Amino acid sequence: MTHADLRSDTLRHLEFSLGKDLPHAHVYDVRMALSLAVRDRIITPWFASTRAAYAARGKRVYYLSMEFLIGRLLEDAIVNLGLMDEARAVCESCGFDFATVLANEPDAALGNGGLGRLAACFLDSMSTLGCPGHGYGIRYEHGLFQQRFEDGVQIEEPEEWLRQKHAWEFERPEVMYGIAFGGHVRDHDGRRVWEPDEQVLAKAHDTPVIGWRGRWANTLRLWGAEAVHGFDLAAFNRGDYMGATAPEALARTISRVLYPDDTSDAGKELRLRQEYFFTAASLRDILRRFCGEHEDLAALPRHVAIQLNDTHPAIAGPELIRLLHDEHGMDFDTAEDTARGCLGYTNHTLMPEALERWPEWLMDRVLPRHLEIIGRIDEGHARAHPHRNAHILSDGNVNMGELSFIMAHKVNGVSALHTDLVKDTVFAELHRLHPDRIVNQTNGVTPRRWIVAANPALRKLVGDTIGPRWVSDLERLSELEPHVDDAGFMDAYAAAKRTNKEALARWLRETQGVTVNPAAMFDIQIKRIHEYKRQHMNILETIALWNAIREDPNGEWTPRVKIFGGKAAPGYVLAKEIIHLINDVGRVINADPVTRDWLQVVYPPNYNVTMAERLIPAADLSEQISTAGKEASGTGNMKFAMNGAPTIGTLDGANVEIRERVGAENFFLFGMTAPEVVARRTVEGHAAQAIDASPRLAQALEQVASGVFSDGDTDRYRGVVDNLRHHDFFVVCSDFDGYWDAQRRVDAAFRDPAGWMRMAALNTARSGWFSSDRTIRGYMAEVWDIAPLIAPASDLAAE
Ligand code: F58
Repeated sequence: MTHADLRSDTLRHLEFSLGKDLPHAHVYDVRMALSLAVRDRIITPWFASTRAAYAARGKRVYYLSMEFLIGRLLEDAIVNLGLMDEARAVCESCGFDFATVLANEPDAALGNGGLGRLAACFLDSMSTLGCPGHGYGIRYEHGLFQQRFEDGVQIEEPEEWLRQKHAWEFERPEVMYGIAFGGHVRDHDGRRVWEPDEQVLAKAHDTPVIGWRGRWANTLRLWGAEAVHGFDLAAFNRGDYMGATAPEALARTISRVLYPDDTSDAGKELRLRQEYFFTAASLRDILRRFCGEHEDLAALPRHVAIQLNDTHPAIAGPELIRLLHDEHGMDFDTAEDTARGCLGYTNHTLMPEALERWPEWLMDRVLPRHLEIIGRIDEGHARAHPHRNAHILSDGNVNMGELSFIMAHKVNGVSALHTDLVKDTVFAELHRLHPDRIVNQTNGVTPRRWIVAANPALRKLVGDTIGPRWVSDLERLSELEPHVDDAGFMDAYAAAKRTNKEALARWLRETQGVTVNPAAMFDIQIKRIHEYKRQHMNILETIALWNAIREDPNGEWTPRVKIFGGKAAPGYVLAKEIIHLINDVGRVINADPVTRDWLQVVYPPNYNVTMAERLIPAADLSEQISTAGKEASGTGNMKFAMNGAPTIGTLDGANVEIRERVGAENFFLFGMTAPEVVARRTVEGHAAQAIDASPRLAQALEQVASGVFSDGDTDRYRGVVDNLRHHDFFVVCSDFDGYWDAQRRVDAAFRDPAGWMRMAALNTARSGWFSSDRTIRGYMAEVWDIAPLIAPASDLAAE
């Protein structure tokens, strides 16, 4: 493949697919034409992979997830196909800047945060490893809302990624299933028969997912909802034009929007319908494929591994039993065992409010037959394993966590600490009954997107130093370790970081109108806004630092830019107050001439995958400061570490394993451990005590309360302040001084540039274990029992 080939294919698509002549082409046209030309190059490996999977007659993996936070796809495909130089040359020869062409693609935000992004990294790794499989999800018309700030307040606007044609998907009108809802269950010849009263069509849309070097490609199949009878002609002829389109509009609501969270009651039923809609369509598709190749449904677990990404697709258990038992006539117990043999369940949270529970009356209304089946599973389980407290049905609710656990042959947590806590807390009783079921699979991230694409400066340095094989064998990053004593390498490492920081500074100037000093420490906290993630602790520390600098303007300070990014669920009032506070504090501090050279706060709106790709390579310090025991794993923490940003953090989630691997001396630890947090909460008045003991914290809180950052408005932050003073479930106050001290250790370390860079480089060299390739290998061996269909990349000759 030469540049000339890619160019002529791009021009051909420009002309014949886009109907444009180069002199009249907009950046959109060139981006689409290039995407189509690149997509053409995925087709052959995609077909070859599909054929190989059929020929093997083996097992396939089906990853069921409500969310796939895939971001932009063009650069990813170009990177994986090794077409970077060619694609750049094509754009330039057409008179377009490559980065501008890449930036024209909408960021596909079909997810909220970590869970959705993990699913996207897993797709990349499954294709890279040649693990045959499909991702199954929903083709939301509107992805995660767009965030903007109005006077510092988060405003949500609808996201419109499908306004333009989606370059990567293939619509499959021939793959369409009717998905039923509601109605009744009747006895018919001794059998229970579901007579639903509604139906919606699920239509498939396929996006190929190409792995590293184009050696394998899997499919992401997303379902869109359509009405069975789209248009009511009789209503139209009566002049009822709105009524005529109502059936279509109603059906389409199912795949209309991604839920930003389920904090509000409104729309809960729609969420349940979404979950059933995509799960049922996926299972029908899986069985269709299976029945095309095999006869005996009892063999299903030998050929089908279905992974439930959290409880959102948990209805897969009862639905699979319904299909096998009600529709294919398998006896109930065999159907249940068969379904269990296929299913694995990943837990991503211990937060009680995030564990899904559906009122029985709602389940009965939407999925009456499933409620019966769930009842039977629950009874059977209680009979076989007498217990006190592990029911699926309790207090009028269907507990989706218990259902997932009981219906899965393996249940996994997403970091070592989280898995231990899953065993000890949420599923303690079920773990006692099924001691071999829970396994750990610590999360990982794909180095193709998070180093090769996002950090070209580091990619080049690593490649020049240890050759190309690290990209598919990330533990080879350890070969960098001896080079941290080599001044030439360390100068180049520092230069790469500096290049990224300058690029970020440029972007901040151009898009936010903020000028930052690239020599300052870039201290970054990017993630969803949540009390347990403690962005408010970070901003309180910022206020305390501001006070300290003002008291001693000639002291020995370390220049810092505190960068925040993240969205709050629209219904989460306190999280939105925290956003407002960060913006208000930024406004006041950034205007202070005394501290301006030392401290700045920047909060670019609408944090998404694309922004993460820009921020992470430019980071000096990674903020991972959640209350211990609350962050299941974190994956941003891994991206920062591999891009050479040491962590300031608690012993929470995968931070624990990051610290073990990069070395305690290259990690700024503070805060209580998970058991200490639990103990601390039992101390009456723990927050007030901590505030009394910390004049810095007391002052910062008082400034917030008295309106220093809100033009004298003493009401604006009452929610945050009262919560911290009187309740403080997430022990911000008790951890504050430890955090402050750790930040001062960070300051001191940063004042020694060579020492700091060494620490950063060791973070890169020692974070190879956090590749999602390692995670997927773990799932393949311990959960899915499946072998790859291509040779390991480590067996290939290096180029
Ligand atoms: C995240 N969960 C965990 N949930 O918080 C994080 O620690 C972990 O690294 C990540 O999963 C991957 O394992 C998460 O992102 C959600 O976004 C939910 C989606 C559905 C609504 C409620 C939030």
